[in-house]
Amino acid sequence: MRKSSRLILALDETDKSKALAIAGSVAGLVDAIKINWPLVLSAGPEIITELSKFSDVICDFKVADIPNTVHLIVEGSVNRGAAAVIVHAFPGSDSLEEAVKTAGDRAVIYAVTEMSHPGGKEFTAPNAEALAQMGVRCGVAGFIAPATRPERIAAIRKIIGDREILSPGVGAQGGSAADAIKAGADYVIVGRAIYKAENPRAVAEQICKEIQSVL
Ligand code: NUP
Repeated sequence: MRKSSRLILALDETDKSKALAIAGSVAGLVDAIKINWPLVLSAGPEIITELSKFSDVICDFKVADIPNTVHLIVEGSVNRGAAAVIVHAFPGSDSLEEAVKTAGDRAVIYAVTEMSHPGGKEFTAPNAEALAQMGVRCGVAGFIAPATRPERIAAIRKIIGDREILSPGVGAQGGSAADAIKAGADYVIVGRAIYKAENPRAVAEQICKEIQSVL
């Protein structure tokens, strides 16, 4: 994945034509577009291929399943053009290893350690370090760590060396892009603050400037 603006758009807009228009307006500015179930359920899985014409596409399917099902989901995503797939780390090493093996050299796997919302402190945060250690052993390319708690990004960074950190929770969830990058994130993931804005491109440019100011 390109590492230029370090901004990833979370395109959870469920109106397909609006989603494509927003993707077109920020193409070239964002390093990737992350999609999740809301857009796939409204626009169909073909949206992965359509968006891959604009940018690298990360399928944030938070896969949490037995290895065979993980294999089928990662394979289906990569075959449609995904450059990366996000899986949960908690199902364990056999599931993570299957994800990494299935992606091979066609795509990369990112694992969720600790989630950014308040509930993420209940079960994911107390286990995040152990999940990150397992992810490193299984060969994932990087981890999802919360911009809402930058000190937790720093804690995960200590464990994973130079593997990547993608950090959601900027804007609508209260986190700051600059703080996340300063804490050690490689990329920030921003959804509503961009796709719900009157001028998504202008907001994305502003966030890119904020990121550049702390690099
Ligand atoms: O811990 C996580 N928090 C989170 O918000 C892991 C995620 N993958 N996400 C996703 O990032 C979430 O599902 C959404 O697609 C995006 C954040 O969107 P927003 O809060 O910026 O609108």
